[in-house]
Amino acid sequence: MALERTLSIIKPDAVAKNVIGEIYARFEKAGLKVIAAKQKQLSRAEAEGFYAVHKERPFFKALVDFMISGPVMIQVLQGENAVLRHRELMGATNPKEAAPGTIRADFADSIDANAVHGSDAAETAAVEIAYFFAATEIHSR
Ligand code: IDP
Repeated sequence: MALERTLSIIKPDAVAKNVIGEIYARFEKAGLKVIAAKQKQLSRAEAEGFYAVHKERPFFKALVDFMISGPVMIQVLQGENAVLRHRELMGATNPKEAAPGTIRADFADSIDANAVHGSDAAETAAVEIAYFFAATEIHSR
């Protein structure tokens, strides 16, 4: 088992629903530690840069508009197999396909407003963590 880090974002819809604490509780119960966190209103440029991999996709503008529609809660999670474990907690991208008991099944309304983001691989996680956090803001424990 590998001790990993992953980037988690609680998106504007879930922040607006006031479920940050409920989502954090799921991380903790699954053995994931919050080792860095900040609440932030993303600028358009920050959201576009974060999702640059999707810039040719038809949903790109809607995704960016949604991500800047209110503050997001951004955190680094650490734990055994953190990337996969976090993806399992999140559930499928489309909440209609998300397994019962996952974050997206419980808190997401649509594929556009789907409550959470999680890195999809350890390599992407390293890039995404560095996008939002300086090394001095991360408290490994
Ligand atoms: P993920 O968030 O489950 O990793 P990605 O494929 O990386 O899914 O897509 C990033 C985000 O873009 C999704 O979370 C979702 O908000 C949005 N998205 C992905 N596919 C669609 C789509 O077909 N229509 C609208 N939004 C989409």
